[in-house]
Amino acid sequence: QTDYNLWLQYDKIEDSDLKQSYLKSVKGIKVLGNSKTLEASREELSKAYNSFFNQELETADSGDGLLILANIDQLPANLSNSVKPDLENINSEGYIIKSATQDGNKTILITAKTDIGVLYGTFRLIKEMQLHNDISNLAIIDSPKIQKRVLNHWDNLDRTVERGYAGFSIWDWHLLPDLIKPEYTDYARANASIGINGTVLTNVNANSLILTEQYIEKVKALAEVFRPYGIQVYLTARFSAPMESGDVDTADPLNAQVKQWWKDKADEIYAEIPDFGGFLVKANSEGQPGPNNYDRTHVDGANMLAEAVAPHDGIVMWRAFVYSEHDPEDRAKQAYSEFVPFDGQFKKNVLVQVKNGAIDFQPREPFHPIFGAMPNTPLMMEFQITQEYLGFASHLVFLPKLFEETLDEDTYVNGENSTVAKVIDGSLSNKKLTGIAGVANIGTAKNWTGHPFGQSSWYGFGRLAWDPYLDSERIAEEWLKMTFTNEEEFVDPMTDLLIKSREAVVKYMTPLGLHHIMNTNHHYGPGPWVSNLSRPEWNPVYYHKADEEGIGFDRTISGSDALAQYADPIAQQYSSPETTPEKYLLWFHHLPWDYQMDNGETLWHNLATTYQEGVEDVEEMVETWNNMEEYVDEERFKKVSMLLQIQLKEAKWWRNACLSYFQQFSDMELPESVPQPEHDLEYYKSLEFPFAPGIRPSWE
Ligand code: BDP
Repeated sequence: QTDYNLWLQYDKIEDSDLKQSYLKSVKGIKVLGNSKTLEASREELSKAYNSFFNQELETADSGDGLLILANIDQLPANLSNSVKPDLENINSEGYIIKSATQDGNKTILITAKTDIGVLYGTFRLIKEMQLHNDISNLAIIDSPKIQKRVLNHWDNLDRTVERGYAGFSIWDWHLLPDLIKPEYTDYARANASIGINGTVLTNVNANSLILTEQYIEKVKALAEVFRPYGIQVYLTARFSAPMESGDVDTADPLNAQVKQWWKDKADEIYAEIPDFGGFLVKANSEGQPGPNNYDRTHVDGANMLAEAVAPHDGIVMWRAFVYSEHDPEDRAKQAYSEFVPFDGQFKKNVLVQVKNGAIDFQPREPFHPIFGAMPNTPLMMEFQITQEYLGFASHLVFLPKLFEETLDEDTYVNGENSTVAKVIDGSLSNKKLTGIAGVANIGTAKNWTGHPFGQSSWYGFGRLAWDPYLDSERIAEEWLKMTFTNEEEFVDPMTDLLIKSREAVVKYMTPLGLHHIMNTNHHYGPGPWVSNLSRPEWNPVYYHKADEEGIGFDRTISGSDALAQYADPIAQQYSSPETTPEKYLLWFHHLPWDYQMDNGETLWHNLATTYQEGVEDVEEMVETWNNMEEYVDEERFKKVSMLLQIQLKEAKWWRNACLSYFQQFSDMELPESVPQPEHDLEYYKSLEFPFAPGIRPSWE
């Protein structure tokens, strides 16, 4: 095993009964039709077969144990008739896997409406074997529920990665298009295996060079590697690109020359990359140029670009991550205030891409109030797989648990059970165009993600993008089996560890609804004291508002009233601290230190004990992992052991620093169960990390 192989380890099947039954079910392969995608399917199966059984998968034409791979159009009538009713139940990327008996011979058929569907079905059959499931009588039908399942790489052209903690960018721009690395194919295989069908290659803080002829050639080379795997390439469009090109002296979206420039640019790209996906745009956000620079709106900007790509079936993913320095009241309200009035005004090939929460990828945030509030606009979910605010690639945090929490939340906009998942998959208001994005945690690290367990969040993102109703526990379990071993003694305790890891990070960083108290621009470690950044809403003190009176952000009617952006019964239920879930308490309320919590203790007491619980959770993770030595190769075992020690040290650091800081206001003793911090507050404040990874150099 090597962790370069991710969840596609294809471990040898040792159990001889299982091996015999698999070898009986699959003796030979027959691929009908001809395409690079079908070729990739066959290759993947051969690779897996070889690795499972140390045996070649032979091509065959008939006989017992035949595995048939074909797009429905290539199937002979008797076979296509046998799956006709199932065909109605899959979409263009879905697949059917069916066991059948013909003339006394048992066969397995993998078919779909497209070759890509066949590839997805192939990965599914392989997975069934990775999970040691019975394949002697298969009847599997599956289709993705969301259309655009996309990774967002915040990769710069100089190969640094904004908020990237796994080395440099895997895109070797300098040597492209001539050097095609094997990693590009393995990246595509891994993504196709979980159904990801798009990748935005470049940072949202965009560089217009990517749109020049020289770079389009390079992008084309990547697109060609990805195409057989069903992965479309997208780019970020810097709004001022027409000016930077030197061709036009404005980027005003209503200017005829500007419109023409983008049309020509789209034509130029599509001439090289006919299946180019479209553009992702960060406009008028954190210093990026945009339509507001010309007194135009986000609608003007997005629609202008949408028109340019529409003739080629391209889309525009227009981000709603905006907040202005001129509105000091509450950053959490701004995206909603700015975007909701535009509902229904975007062209039909525009998706508005919204982060899961209204602030910024915190360990926990309530769902973004835009979800549900723009019924006439396709909304795309943006999750962050890279752990910008969750301990970088040094902390073990299984993020699908966080993603699931957001997807499952009820917006109540159309009554009960109007979940965020239903907004995203379009079912709540009958949307055709649907999408979900994950900010990638991938880099040049030998194992792709730095932390070996970072792979699980990439995997789980893909699984939830395919089906946003999946249970994260199931995802954890299958990832562990495919990546490490099927041994129950490993899988059970480790599933438990993964599932609890998300709550642990919330407890030791931002318990009870606290948020954005990470240190300055790198967001590494605690910094609740920071108050000197140029924009008020970049400072932790803006978010926790701790003083002698209490702590928390009042977002009720007596405060910023951000709560009014949610539908009832949420707006009503959360208006009082007594009926607000404790996990969101300080997100919505500013409360005195001696406020009485549900368990009868004071707020200060619970804040302190929750920090301590977070530390204890990590201690438990260390202990669980220590028992796993016999199931894991030495390299990964040691690496994870050391990383967990770092996580434990840093969990204590978070607890100590935050409690020392807040204690000066609460002026209350720490509960007995919580150890006294080892250092004084000045020490924690003095720690500096000038070379923390992942920062944008020009951040301030
Ligand atoms: C923030 C990051 C910043 C990104 C920005 C964004 O700190 O690096 O550019 O989000 O999403 O979380 O645009």
